[in-house]
Amino acid sequence: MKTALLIVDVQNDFCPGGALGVKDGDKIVPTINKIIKKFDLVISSQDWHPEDSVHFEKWPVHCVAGTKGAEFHPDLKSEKIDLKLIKGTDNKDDGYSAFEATNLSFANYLEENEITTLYICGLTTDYCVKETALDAVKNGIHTFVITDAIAAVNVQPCDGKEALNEMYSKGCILIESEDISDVL
Ligand code: VGL
Ligand code: ZN
Repeated sequence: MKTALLIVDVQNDFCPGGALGVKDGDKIVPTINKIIKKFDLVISSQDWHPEDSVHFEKWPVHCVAGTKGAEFHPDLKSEKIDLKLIKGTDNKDDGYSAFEATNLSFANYLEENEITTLYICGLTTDYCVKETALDAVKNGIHTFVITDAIAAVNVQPCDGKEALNEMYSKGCILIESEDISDVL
């Protein structure tokens, strides 16, 4: 039984100044950098869209594969990442969940590596963090969401809060970064 940290979409385009910049999206980076060393295994996801994605009928063009906007926030300790997932790579789907990664089957990876617990942080609370956390629960993963290491798009002002309620009600455990124990 192993535990991993999953860093969802901490990419330039979701940070202030980016194409789909989220309020305080960059403020979570120091918090993530602080907890990263508690984990033996660190996994990231990146939104990685083709230019002609149907996704851009709903959203401003963001995180186009290979662009600066799709890169990790420059302060994120990305050298600590053991596995990088990309998602949203098809032009016909949104690819919100890390379980929709296209470079490998994340569900198979977790099973093969006996990872039974995930701590999830990153961007955005109301889309990719939420969809990933709910899929993790569906896959039988013990799922923690780090509440001070996420930020919401808030298309509607309460979307982030409602997303947290939904994650909690569907079995995710909400935790603050300082309450994560040292030996995982
Ligand atoms: C995301 C909106 C559009 C996310 C991705 O990473 O949460 N949100 N694409
Ligand atoms: Zn996207």
